[in-house]
This record gives sequence, structure tokens and C-alpha cells, in this order.
Amino acid sequence: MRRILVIGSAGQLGSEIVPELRTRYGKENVVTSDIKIPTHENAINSTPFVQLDILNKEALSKCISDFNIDTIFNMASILSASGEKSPLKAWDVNLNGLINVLEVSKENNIDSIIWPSSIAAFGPTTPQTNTPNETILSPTTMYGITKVTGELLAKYYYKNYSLDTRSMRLPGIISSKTYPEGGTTDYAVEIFYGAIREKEYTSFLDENTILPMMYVDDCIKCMIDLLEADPKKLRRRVYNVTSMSFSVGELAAEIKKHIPDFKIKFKPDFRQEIANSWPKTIDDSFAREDWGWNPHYDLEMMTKDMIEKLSKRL
Ligand code: AKB
Repeated sequence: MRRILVIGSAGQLGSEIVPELRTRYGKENVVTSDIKIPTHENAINSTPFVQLDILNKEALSKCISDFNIDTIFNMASILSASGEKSPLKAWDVNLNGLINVLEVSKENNIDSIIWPSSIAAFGPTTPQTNTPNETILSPTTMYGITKVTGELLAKYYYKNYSLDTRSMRLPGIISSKTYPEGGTTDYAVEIFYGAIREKEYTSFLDENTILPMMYVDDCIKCMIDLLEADPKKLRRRVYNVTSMSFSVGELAAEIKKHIPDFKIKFKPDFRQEIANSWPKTIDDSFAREDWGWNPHYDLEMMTKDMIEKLSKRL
């Protein structure tokens, strides 16, 4: 049985993956950690929990040996919009944090590391439709720069120290457990809160902006499937993954089918330029071929499920 450490367990992805990991591997075998104490509804079930700053290498190392960890999910990250406001903080958390994880993993013979990269690794000179796995990686955001550098670092540790690092370039993730913070794709979550609470939402991206997205259930399946994939079948360390692409207007129209008096306004801000620099659709055929990636949710199913779950919670 694996002994797993989830770093960043209070965040959007951490809070969603922990319950699934615990179901599969046993509660005591999944140690949660975050710089802040989690406040979401699963907090009560979050022990074993260690309050941990990813920048504190000694504390990270101690946690790994105290709990006999062999597998790490590193979810700690400053996202694209926050990264533009605090670029050095994004560099620090995303890269110095990752280096700490890689170093302590090397020192403690960790078996597997899952670290999400992002569509932010691409930039305005990358082909924007059906973006291939191997293509131009020249992002213009600090977040994107940390993702490209992180991908290279993870590959370096794989090549030189045989550390089994695996990454997927996640698109925008739509989920209901935590309120989104600091991303450019956050509009696709905020819009549901607006629609359910006020029946209106003002989008910070314009109506025609198309971005690749994934529902959280598929995202969790994606990370666990990649973790458990047969190493002999993996031809690369970093995989494109996607499940749907839609514009802000198309999402609003889908929500209107459930909440007919929902109204949307558009007031693009600095995040529009970030969104414009990212792909609209992604080619994830390598992930499908190598480890059977096959998402379940499309726009219609995702919208229905989000409205049901969030309405209950709000
Ligand atoms: C963001 O919007 O910054 C993230 C991402 C696409 O990685 N959700």
C-alpha cells in the first residue's frame, strides 16, 4: 500500500483529491499538508495533517520520514492571475517549492511524484488549436514560466536521479468544494456561484474567449490514473490532457437552461490577455494512447452536476 503525502491539501485540487485517495489507499496512508489549516467541509476528516510550508525543506523532509512517505502529490501553487500580481512569490512557491520536493524525494528514495503542470506552459506563439504535446513552450506569464521550468526540472531529476516524476498539463478545473482563487480560468467556477446566488455574473473574460477545461471528477481520475500507469507504457514525463473547450458565452447559455433568468455581463480585465495567450483546444492523444486517458464529463453533464452540488452546498 502506498504512503502518500498531499502538499497543498487545502486548495482547489488538494481538497478534492484527498477523499478519493483515502478511499483507495486508506485514510491513515494519506497524509495531508498545507501552509494553512483547511477550513473546507472535509477539514474534520483531514488528519493525519501536518501544517507545512513547502519552502521549509527540513520540515518537509521530517514529515516524509515521520510518516514513511513513498508517494508525493505536490499541489502547492500560485496560479496565473495571482502570479502576475506577485511574480517573485510565484517563482518562490512554484519553483523553489518544487526543488525542495525533488531534493527531499531524492534523499528519501521517494517512489513517485505527481506534479501538475498547466496549459499556461504554452504561450502566444504556440499553435492555439489542437495544441500538440511537443510544441513551442514560450509563456508570457510568470506562472507559465514556472510551469515550463518545473517540467524541465522534473525531467532532469528523472534522468539523473531516476526519480519517477509524472506531470499532466491541466486545463481550467471546474469544481465546487472551494471558491476559486488566483486563476484565469476561475470565471468558469465563479459563474456558478453568481448564477445560483444572485442569478447574475460579471465575467472578467469576454464572451468569445474559448479555453480548455475539465470537470474535477475527471481531473482526479486523471491524476490517479497517471500515478498508477504502467511505467513501461509512459513515453514521456509530461502529458497534455483535456476534456472540453467552450467560450464564456457557451457556458452562460448552458447555465441558462437550468436557471432561465440568469444574466451575464462582460467586463474584461488584465486576465483577458493571459487567456488570449493560451490554447483554445488541446491534443491529448499521447495521454490517451499511453495510459488510457478518457474523460467522462462534457459541458452539459458538468453544468448539471455543478448546479446540483453547489445549490445543495450554498
Ligand atoms: C489558472 O487559470 O491559472 C489555472 C491554470 C489553467 O493552470 N487554472
